[in-house]
Amino acid sequence: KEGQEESGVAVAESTPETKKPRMYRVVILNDDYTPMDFVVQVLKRFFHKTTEQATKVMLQIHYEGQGTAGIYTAEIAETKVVMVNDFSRANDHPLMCTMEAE
Ligand code: NFA
Repeated sequence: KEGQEESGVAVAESTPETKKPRMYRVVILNDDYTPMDFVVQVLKRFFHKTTEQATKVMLQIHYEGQGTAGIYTAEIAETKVVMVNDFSRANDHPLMCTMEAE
C-alpha cells in the first residue's frame, strides 16, 4: 500500500510489494523407443529452442535419464505437459513429459 502523509499526499514505499508466483519445472523423461529427432522437434515446437539448444537437452535426457525443457508458472507448465504428451501419443511415441515444483 502507499503511505498516506497527513497532507493527504500519497508517497511511495521504499520496498514496493511484489509477489513471485510458484514456478514449475517441465521435465522430459528418457525412454528406449522415441526417436532422438522427435524429441528435438518437440523441444523446438513447444519450448522454442534452437536446433542446437534442443539437441543438447535431448542428449542430456538420453544420457542422464531426464532433463528440463523449461520452467513456467503452473498454468503454462500444465498446458505444456498435456500438449507434449498428446503430441507424442498422436505420433505413436511413448515420450513422457511431467512437471515438478521448483
Ligand atoms: N533414448 C532414445 C533413443 O535412444 C532417445 C530419447 C532421448 C528418448 C530423449 C526420449 C528422450 N532413441
